[in-house]
Amino acid sequence: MLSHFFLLHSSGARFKNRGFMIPFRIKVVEPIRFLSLKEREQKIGDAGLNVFRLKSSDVTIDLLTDSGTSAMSNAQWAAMMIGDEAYAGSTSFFKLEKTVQELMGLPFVIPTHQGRAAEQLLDFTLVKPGQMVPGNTHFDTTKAHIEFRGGRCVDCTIKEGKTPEGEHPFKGNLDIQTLETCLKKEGSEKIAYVLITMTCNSNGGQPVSLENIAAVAALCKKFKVKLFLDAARFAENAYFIQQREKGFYEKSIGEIVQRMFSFADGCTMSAKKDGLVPIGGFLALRDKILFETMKPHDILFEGFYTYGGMSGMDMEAMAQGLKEVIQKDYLEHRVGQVAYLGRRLKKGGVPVVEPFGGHAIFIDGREFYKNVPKDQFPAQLACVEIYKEGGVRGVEVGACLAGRDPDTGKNIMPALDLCRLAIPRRVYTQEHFDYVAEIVLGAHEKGKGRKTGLKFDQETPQGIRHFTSTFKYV
Ligand code: PM9
Repeated sequence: MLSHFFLLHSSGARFKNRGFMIPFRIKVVEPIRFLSLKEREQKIGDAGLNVFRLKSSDVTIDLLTDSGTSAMSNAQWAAMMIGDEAYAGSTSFFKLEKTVQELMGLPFVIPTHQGRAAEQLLDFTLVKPGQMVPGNTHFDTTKAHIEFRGGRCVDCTIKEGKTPEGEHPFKGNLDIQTLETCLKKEGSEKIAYVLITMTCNSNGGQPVSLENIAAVAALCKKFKVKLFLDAARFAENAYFIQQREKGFYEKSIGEIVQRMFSFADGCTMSAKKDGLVPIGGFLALRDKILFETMKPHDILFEGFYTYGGMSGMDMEAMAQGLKEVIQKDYLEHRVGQVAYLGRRLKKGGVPVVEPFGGHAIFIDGREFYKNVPKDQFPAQLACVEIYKEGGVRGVEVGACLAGRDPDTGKNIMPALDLCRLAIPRRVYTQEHFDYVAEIVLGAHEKGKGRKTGLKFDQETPQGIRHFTSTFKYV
């Protein structure tokens, strides 16, 4: 199954040996700034060796995130001009609502300003202190919101999803046995809901199969618990299902998306990813009572329930983006572009998570710096050194991001310590990735004898520490 996928991608759908032709023309350009090595060393030092604290104008190729960094299409810009800015009952909201209903088959839509606001709304309503939310490696904001409500996350990702090697086609899958044991042990009163993140950002942008979604849904039904999807990268997930799962090659992305959501009670969505917009999100639900319960909370924290923190223009752009993101040529190019960078790095000997994910290439920090101790943040060090080498900004998804156990206060040591190079949608070209590959290979070569890493200078005491903490070299 997987070899078929790689065959398709390594030969390219349009060019033999050259990957994919970009399915768009570029109309607006943004200049890129190059700093000298001395300047970059100064900037990252001033930022406390934390790439989140850099100014974007000091970054040459910005792969910090694929969130809110997409280039919008001419159709999206045109749609923004007809944004209806009415406080209540905006026409743009009804357009967005209809798009979500048709795409995902979920009837009730609550707009929010971004994904974490949808998470906040969901967890405020569903999570009680002491309850569990089992899922496949929860994203950091997701986990933080659940814990903020006094809940706890249970990671049920399959064991193959916790190693950087191996060709498993759906490393985002949940281990059905582990989930069943958890549901049995806790009982339905102690389970707030089950969450599937697709693709699974924290373990390498790895997809979840339809077979697995169906099996999780069956268990949820059996134990009478709700199933939610974190849909931030739903289209990329659907593309992987089409390419890798038996019986779906002939199905359209739209049909696969319908099937994925048909199993769920609802979803949270960060439209900054597969909505192809700089800002926006929503919560979509199947249950009217739950919808009515959440509406007042949306009004209190986000805005009236027909805009939820977005402008009419934002909602127009999102409605259009949700249509563009399921186009096959777009997804083929998108996922192919990520794989192109992955192949270049792998060929140069850089240890990367495989199979390549949908939105990013993840470098295995512990292999990149073989001799740097695990508790000296090798992946964070890789981010710093890659920036120094050529102004390329990635981000750590590892021991720093994992934070501390909320009960014991001890540092969590995650299965994977990764430096993520996230690819903004429709922004960079193959030449940019050739540059990135050269820089990463250079940093890798220079770091080969390295034995020490980083320690905290000032650790942000609570919450999501990786955004703001500062570091020192050991
Ligand atoms: N993800 C990312 O870079 C942006 C924040 S951290 C730099 O990967 C999932 C799977 C996400 C996600 C954000 C959110 C939150 C929820 N689920 O950023 O609030 O990857 O729109 O979404 C980021 P918002």
